[in-house]
Amino acid sequence: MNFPKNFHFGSATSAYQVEGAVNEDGRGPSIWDDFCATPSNIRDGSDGRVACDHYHRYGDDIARMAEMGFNAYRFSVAWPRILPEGRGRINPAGLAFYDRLVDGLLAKGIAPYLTLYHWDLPSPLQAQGGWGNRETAWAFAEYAEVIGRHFGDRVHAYATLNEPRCAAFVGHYEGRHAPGATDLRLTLQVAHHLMLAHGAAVQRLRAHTQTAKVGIVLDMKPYHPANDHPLTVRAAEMGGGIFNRWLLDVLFKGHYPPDVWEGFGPLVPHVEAEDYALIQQPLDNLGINYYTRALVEYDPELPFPHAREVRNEGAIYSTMNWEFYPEGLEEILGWVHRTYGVKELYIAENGVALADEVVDGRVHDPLRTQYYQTHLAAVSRAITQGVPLTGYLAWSLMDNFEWGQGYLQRFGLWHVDYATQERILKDSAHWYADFIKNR
Ligand code: IFM
Repeated sequence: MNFPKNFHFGSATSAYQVEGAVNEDGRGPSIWDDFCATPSNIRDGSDGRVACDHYHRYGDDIARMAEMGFNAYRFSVAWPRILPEGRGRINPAGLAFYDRLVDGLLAKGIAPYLTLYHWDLPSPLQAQGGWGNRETAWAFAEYAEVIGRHFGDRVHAYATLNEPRCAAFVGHYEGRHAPGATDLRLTLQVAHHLMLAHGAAVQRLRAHTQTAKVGIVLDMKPYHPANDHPLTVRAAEMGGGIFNRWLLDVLFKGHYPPDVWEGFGPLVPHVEAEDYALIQQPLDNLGINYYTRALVEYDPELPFPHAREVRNEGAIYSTMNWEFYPEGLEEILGWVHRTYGVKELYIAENGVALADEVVDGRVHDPLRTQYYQTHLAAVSRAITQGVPLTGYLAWSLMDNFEWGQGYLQRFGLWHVDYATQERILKDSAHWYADFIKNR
């Protein structure tokens, strides 16, 4: 495989999924604490109160990452640890935790990739309308200012938002994530406010950094028609238009894609004249989260884009019901590079949930190793074709709280026994460590 010398290899997590310690050191509540308080919102009725206890075990976790040969680690900062009310009062103990984490990583030669927002909006801001309220974008910029001023260039890369598409659509249209709304008009307004928040935060981060890279992380998947009927082809084009182009276009071209805008009809967001310029900030990099593709058929019963996902019989599926489709990663990388001309790309998440079992203290997960091998090969091919890739971060470092699925999905390189918090390196983790070391 072909990877440049200084390429970053590591893994990723997010605050609410791994930290636990939700009531410690002055952290305020977030929409995920609130969402989990209704047990039926989460498949196993669980929550992130303890999760992987990374808040206390981060030191050992960093040591284990270093043993695996990682030179990068992506984590997110919990906004309610820093600003418990969402705005205003800063909580020094919150900053101190991330100081310990960042300094611990740097001491081991592991580049910190810091994400500002991985879905844990402070509850007091939700009480004022959450992301449906334009003010939340300015609150986010203030938070970005606090983080940028404090961490500056100690961090290798900042991402403003993780998967704003998911925060908007899954949280406000599908209702499967916090805050659990089901309103498409609200969803599109939320997505627009997230974009404003991103643009304003980039400006604030720039004011305090010189070498640190500033960007955003988006989830993407190719949409493929399951047959060649023109209506199916169009459904796939529009499905991908919503999933991929809606935010990429506004971020990098300064407008929403006209075909999808037309498809949404009267539901399109309210946009102020100056918004597009604020959103279209020059970025140093773009993180891509890739898991699978969508294979779709036209279904007139469904609302726009009339796309129903169907199964690819014979393919391998994860326990999330996501198809193994490594070719899609190469496709997405090439397409983003050709269409948007981003300076640098990196894989901010890639991985697979499987039904792992511990047998005699080991986890044999050959399918996960196969997933990583084939996806790393796709990244390598993209590099050979000239895509400017700088890193690969596996999702996830360890099994963790998988949002609406609770602890039922295991995405980790490390198995976590939630009763004892024991971490076991799965066979795929040993493979990944050897792969990194043998390069
Ligand atoms: O666990 C999530 C993560 O928080 C965001 N990207 C997708 C992962 C798997 O669902």
